Amino acid sequence: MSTAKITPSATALSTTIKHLTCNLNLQNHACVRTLFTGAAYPTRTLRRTGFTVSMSAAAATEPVEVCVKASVTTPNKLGDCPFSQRVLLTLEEKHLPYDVKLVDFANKPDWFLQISPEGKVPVLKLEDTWIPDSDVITQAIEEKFPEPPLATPPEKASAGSKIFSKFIGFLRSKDPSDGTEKALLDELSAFNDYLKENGPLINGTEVSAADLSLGPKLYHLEISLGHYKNWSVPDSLTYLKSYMKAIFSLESFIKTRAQPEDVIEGWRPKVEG
Ligand SMILES: N[C@@H](CCC(=O)N[C@@H](CS)C(=O)NCC(=O)O)C(=O)O
Repeated sequence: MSTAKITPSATALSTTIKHLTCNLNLQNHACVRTLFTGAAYPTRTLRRTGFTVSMSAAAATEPVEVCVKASVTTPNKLGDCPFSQRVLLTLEEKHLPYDVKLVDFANKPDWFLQISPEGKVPVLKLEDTWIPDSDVITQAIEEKFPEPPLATPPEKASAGSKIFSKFIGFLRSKDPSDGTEKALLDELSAFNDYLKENGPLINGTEVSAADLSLGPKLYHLEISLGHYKNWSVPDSLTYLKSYMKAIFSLESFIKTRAQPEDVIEGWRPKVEG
C-alpha cells in the first residue's frame, strides 16, 4: 500500500473530497441494496495538520464490501447495529472506500445466510473471504491497511468495556431497586475517572479503535435509556459527557450512525420481552 501526503490548495482539497465521496452505487437486490460507496472526509488528518490530506489507501483500493443491518423504519438507510457502525467507522477513519449492503433482518436473503450462516452482521469481504465479527474485522482492517494507525495500546483497550453489558442489564430491568442502575453508574463513573486521567479520548487526543467500538454503544445507551427510562448520563460525569459529545460529533460518526427511531425499535424486544 502506498501513502502519499499532499498539501493542496483549498480548490484541490475540495476536488479530492469530491473524488472520494461522489461515487454513488445504487445496486438493487431483492432484500438488500448497496447504499453508497463510502470514503471519509479525511477528518482526523484535517484536524491535526490543517490542509494536509492523507490519501492513504483510499484512492488506490477497490471498495470493500460490508454487510450491515438495514433500517426497519426507513427504506435504504443504515440500521441500528452498533457492531456494524464500529466497522463502518473504522473504514471511514482509515479513508477506505466501501460498498454497504443493507440486510433486511425480517427477511434475510439466502446469499447473506451463505456468507454469514449465523445470520449476523457485520460481515466484511477481504481478499475474497467474508469475515464475521467486528473484533476480527477491525483487527484484519488494521493489519491490511495500517495507515492511519488506529490500534489502541493494550493497556488502554479495555477502558469502558463493561459499560455495554451494564447498560443492557439496566435497560431490561423491571425492578428499580435491583441494583442494575447503580452497576451502570459505577461503570460510567469509573470511565469518567479514566478519561480525567488519560483523556479526552481513550488514547489521549487521538481517535483510536476503542473509541470506535465504545462510541456506538454509548449512542445506543443515550437514546434507549432516554426513551424507555427517561434516564440520562448525570451531568456530574463531565469528562464522559464531553467524550460522548466529541465522538458523536465526528464526521465519520454522523455519516454512519443509526437513526434514533431505529435504535428505539431495535431495543424494544429486549425491554418488552
Ligand atoms: N460479536 C459480534 C456481534 C454481532 C451481532 O450481535 N450482530 C447482531 C446485530 S447488532 C446480529 O446480527 N444479530 C442477528 C439477529 O438479530 O438476527 C460482533 O462484534 O460483530
